[in-house]
Amino acid sequence: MSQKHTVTAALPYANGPLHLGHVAGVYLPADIFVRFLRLKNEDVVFVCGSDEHGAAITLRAKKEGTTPQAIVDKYHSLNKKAFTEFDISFDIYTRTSKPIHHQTAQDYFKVLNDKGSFIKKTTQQYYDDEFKQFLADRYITGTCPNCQSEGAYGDQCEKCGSALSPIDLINPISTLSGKPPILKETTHWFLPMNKHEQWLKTWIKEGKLDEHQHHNPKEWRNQVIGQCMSWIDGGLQPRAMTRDLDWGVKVPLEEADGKVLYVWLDAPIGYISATKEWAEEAGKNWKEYWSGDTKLIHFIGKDNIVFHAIIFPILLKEHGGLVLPDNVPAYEFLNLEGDKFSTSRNWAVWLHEFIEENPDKKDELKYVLTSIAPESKDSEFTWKEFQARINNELADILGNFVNRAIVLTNKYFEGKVPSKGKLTNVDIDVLNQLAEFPQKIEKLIRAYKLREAQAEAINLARLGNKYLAETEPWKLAKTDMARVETIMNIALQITASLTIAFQPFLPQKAKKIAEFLNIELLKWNSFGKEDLLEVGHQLNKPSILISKIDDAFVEKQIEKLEASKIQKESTNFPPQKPETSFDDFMKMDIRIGEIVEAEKVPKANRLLKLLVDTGVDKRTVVSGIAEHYNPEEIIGKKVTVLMNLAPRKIRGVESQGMILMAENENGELTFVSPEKAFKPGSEVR
Ligand code: B3M
Ligand code: ZN
Repeated sequence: MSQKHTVTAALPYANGPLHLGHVAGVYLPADIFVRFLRLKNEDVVFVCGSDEHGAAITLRAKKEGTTPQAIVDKYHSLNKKAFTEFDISFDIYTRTSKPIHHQTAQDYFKVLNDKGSFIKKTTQQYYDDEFKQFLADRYITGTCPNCQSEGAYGDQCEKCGSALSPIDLINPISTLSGKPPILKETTHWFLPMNKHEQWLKTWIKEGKLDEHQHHNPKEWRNQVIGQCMSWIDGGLQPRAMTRDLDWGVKVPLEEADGKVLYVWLDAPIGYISATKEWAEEAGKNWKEYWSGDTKLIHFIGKDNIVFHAIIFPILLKEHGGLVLPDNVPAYEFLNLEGDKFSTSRNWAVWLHEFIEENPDKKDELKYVLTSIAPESKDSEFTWKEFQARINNELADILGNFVNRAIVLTNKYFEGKVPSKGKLTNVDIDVLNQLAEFPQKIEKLIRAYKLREAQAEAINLARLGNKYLAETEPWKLAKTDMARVETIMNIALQITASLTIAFQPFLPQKAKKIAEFLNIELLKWNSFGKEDLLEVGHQLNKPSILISKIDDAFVEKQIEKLEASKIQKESTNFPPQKPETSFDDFMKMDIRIGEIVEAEKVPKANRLLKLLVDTGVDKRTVVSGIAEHYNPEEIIGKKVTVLMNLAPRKIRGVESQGMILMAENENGELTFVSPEKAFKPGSEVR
């Protein structure tokens, strides 16, 4: 069986649009790598798709006041379309909600379960008693035990960056009910990662697993090896591979009713399901792309290293008969104009928006993103640099050379490729240099150094420019036409090689240059040759290859960014809730009441116990307003009371109703009070 490559790009969560950070650090490099392999005639499959499970999705649905299904449908089609339009050349872009994926993931789980790869354990986990639901890590917030800041999540504090477990949080609160969760017993299937430390160490550091499985650890990025080692040296812990949730792939065991697979178990298996789906369509055997001599390569962001270089390899090895990754080229983060990309703050350049507004600048964007790709450290995108890179490099070097080579040939030889005469030292030198480019670029691409590889492609155009500047054919045209013929022949052969050099990076521009030259796109084995264009071959008239970016464009983009940020700040309120019926609304009995007594609830910072005159009775209501009002200052206040809310016990006190409050964008609360002195009991409708 011939050597194969299976290249994966992280499955983006279908919970939001893609921004330039995602593109620069995963999808574009993966696409360049794959396009290169295809140019080499290698057998490669490039798979990706939407990750549609996990709390990332259900939380987003809650935030937008809609269902998880509506969320994944919306963002799957948005992102799929953006990838297509940006010309990311996946062989398949699927989604994890497909039946073939559910089936594949369940079968995989069963194989491992039958082999005894999991440990079944009953533990105490947080549960929201009001919503009757166990809480995923992201559904619990509280005070960070490390930096004491509020609003840390059950899996991580975003202020200080420390990884947490829900149990660590001080004063945990369920984001569903806003109340402290309770601990409740539940059973889950754990992957005992601790048992795998030994072989993982040897495999990652030395690249050896057995006679079939090896890679060259020198090819792995330092950051990837470093992160893995610090995880392993810190001691791997058993990790639950199942969750109590109703959104995801059902655990295929009768005893596991109401449980789904952990999203980080099902998502990487998504790479296998995607390969299966593609193979069925393409008439191939998926297994050949996951076994034998295949090189499996995962393009990911650095926050996904542990899942691809530790957890998934454990799962692959436990399954058996499948290859482990040959490399996990992980990217650092891209920043934007001096700040982190942030969806919640709307500080982003969205891929679909860029494409819509600049359909003629896709390759220009690719060029800039590869030039600044965060391969070894975080890097930054600015619109100023976008302009400078396109104007000073792409237009002035590549655009200028291609244009000169073709325009001069049209001018002197009616667009026909002239013949090469006797070569001078300058000619021989430039042809020798040309011949070295294919190897140089190939070596860099295979080492995942795509920034440098693209810079070398530009260097080839630079070489062409230098050659024309030195030989000055426009001067010789008056005296030595034979010499001009040779020079233009060589300049055109370099141009032909440029169509190959740029195919992985800027496929549209490569195609355009090939159109100017009136040739088909060539494969990598033609690259660097000095006779790609036959003498007498007729060229086409060129058009503009690269348009320059003016200052007005840059200013407009920066203004747009600033404006979206300001708009976001002024509308930082939860989105509108789904429609409700008039009848449902009329079921609520809401009235004006008057607070007659108020006191703190012992040992509860946020709660006040109120006695409220409702016009029909005096009743006790517990209200979470202690951080906003002192008991003394609210006696006699007219407020709005929801009367027929089912009574609830809060910290041992029965609350018979709810005081309605308004909340502003900073989380401050205020009573909703009648503007005229209406009596308690007056109805609110
Ligand atoms: N959806 C996380 C992310 O988008 C996750 C990747 C899955 S790859 C199998 O960062
Ligand atoms: Zn913290």
